[in-house]
Amino acid sequence: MQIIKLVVITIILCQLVVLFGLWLHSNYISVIQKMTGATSVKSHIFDQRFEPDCNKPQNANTTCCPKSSPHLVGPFHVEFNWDRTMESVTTELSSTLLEGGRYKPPDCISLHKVAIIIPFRNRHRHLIQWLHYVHPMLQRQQLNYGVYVINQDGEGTFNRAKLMNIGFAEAIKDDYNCFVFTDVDLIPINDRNIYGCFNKPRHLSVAIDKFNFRLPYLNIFGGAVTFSKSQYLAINGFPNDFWGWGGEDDDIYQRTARMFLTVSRPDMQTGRFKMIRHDADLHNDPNPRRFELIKNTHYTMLKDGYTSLKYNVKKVEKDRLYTFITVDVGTPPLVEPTRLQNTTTN
Ligand code: BGN
Repeated sequence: MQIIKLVVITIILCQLVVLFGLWLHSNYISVIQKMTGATSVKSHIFDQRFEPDCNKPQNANTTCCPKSSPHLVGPFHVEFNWDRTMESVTTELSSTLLEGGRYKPPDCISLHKVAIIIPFRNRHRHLIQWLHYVHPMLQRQQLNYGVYVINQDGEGTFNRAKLMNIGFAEAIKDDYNCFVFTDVDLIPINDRNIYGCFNKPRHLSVAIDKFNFRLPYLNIFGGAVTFSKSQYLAINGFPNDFWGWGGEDDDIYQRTARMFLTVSRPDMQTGRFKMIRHDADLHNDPNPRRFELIKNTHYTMLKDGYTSLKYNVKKVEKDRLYTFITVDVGTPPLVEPTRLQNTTTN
């Protein structure tokens, strides 16, 4: 009798916990807003579906490009040739592009209007290879796109995620509905991996040669990812306070998981990439705070992100192959004196 009572009470308690969990999840935004005082996250969470541009009424008389482009070839050969120069790649590609690295398919309205955002500093050699291979691929995919290189000014600590937010903030002025965020050293080797948007945020670089064409861990979300405008706004963009290498992509995974529960991915053949091997960058040492930061993403994501972004544009250069935006991202916050004392005494 006692045992039955115990079982019944346990079942009821479990149900209450589950119900509380469900309630918490459904009220997640308002609960966190109350806790943090953040009021700026809008209702984009309810608008997650990706709506192709060519469905808009003003485009009713023109043909949408087909779902699958007839120009795709599947796997293609990629070999890094260090004799290539920016001039040679410009000569090769300029007739296909408009100023600022923009392209539209000539014969149909693209399903995707995509801003490609590349966080950058001192990697011109890699950019040459990227432009040589990725521009033609994006054109085979029949995308309406523009390439935005976001160059961190000065020699301070690198801030990849903040550069992504700045890329979004600058590119949105040109009215994109889809955003690809990619490292400059990642070259896709299968053009069926569409650099466009889907009903969920998408991880494109799932099979990189550096990781033996496998995911190094299940929740990895670095390298190249895509978000529709509303998906990006729903997660409040990327964090701004990850200074140095590592963890910012895990933070974005957490943000995405909070809002969408899962991400989408191509299969492991389609999602193949070559990574350009290079030495570690200057002023991009592993961020010692990354472990502590990603523990708190669920709490910090509404305070720190696109809605709290602050930066200064130093220069905008419209080249034929890309728009190059040099920005001042500021400096990392000073380490609190108490922590400084602890590190010096240890
Ligand atoms: C992970 C990094 C990612 C990086 C991948 C692949 C961290 C945080 C640890 C809690 N994450 O280890 O940022 O993209 O490796 O290199 O360091």
